[in-house]
Amino acid sequence: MRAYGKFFDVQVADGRVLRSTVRGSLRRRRLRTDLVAVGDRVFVTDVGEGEGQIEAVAPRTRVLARLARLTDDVEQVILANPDQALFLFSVRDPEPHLRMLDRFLVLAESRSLPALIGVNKVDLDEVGTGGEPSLAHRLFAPYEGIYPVLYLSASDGIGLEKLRERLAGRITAVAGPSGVGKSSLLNVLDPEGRREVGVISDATGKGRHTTTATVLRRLPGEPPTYVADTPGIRALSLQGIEPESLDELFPEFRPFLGRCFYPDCTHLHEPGCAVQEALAAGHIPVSRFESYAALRTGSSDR
Ligand SMILES: Nc1nc2c(ncn2[C@@H]2O[C@H](COP(=O)(O)OP(=O)(O)OP(=O)(O)O)[C@@H](O)[C@H]2O)c(=O)[nH]1
Ligand SMILES: [Mg+2]
Ligand SMILES: [Zn+2]
Repeated sequence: MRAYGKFFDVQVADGRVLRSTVRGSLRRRRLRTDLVAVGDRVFVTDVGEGEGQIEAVAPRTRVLARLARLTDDVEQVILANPDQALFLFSVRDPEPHLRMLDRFLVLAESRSLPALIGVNKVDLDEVGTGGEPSLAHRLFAPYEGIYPVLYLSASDGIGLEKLRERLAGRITAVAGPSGVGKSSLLNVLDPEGRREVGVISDATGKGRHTTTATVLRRLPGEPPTYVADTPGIRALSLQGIEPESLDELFPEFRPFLGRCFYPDCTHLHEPGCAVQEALAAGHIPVSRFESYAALRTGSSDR
């Protein structure tokens, strides 16, 4: 449920939580991933006095992970065994960074992890007096045909029923930039479990990092529902994803793939490109294509 350096809180079947360490022989194995991470299913020995020893880690179904260092190919697991990810951004304070959202989505696709998009702080949004769409809708409408998009306000309680429906019975990793309200939202869903909520630093307009470690919590009620609050992410490396496979990681491109004149089409400039045609016909959002092009050409650092 939670990691503190070399200690892990392990919740066992009867609901008790054992503060556990990892068996020495396990620790000697060298892996390209974290040996034990929040979300892992483990075999644990109850050694008494609320303590445990992790004997083995079950194979992971999936992970939400990122590379620890740009030069290294050891992944840092954000959450093991998630059923889905909720990528949370805010209408403002901080402003949504859609390139970053697209990177999150590509990362999720590369791990076959279903993704939801949350747009928090809609209470701060300005709705046009002439009935023009609000900023949130203008920015996120292109995603609505591709992913579920939830418009939320942790402070005003907007969108919470729909969110609860989406979370019910699943294990969800909630990830996003610092200050968008991840912890605030989970506090509203589970007022019993306390989490730190930060204050926006005025100087940068970016949230201050307040959540420092992933914490998995069970929300009240049935079916069993787990959400992981994660620390704010500033930058996300997509290293390890092959440029040639990027097009498949944009779901709205998929109906058009394999239909280009050149079998190895990059969809950037070739004649007879089905993706370009779909873009021109409005079947692919321009901003999404721009994210693809930036990742594909490496102008957006992978
Ligand atoms: N107006 C408004 N403010 C919100 C809302 N949700 C959160 N906030 C504020 O946004 C700030 C940051 O909220 P947090 O919940 O700490 O954000 P976080 O995403 O957990 O940030 P990190 O832990 O740093 O990753 C706090 O000042 C909250 O009170 C909302 O729906 N509307
Ligand atoms: Mg937080
Ligand atoms: Zn093409």
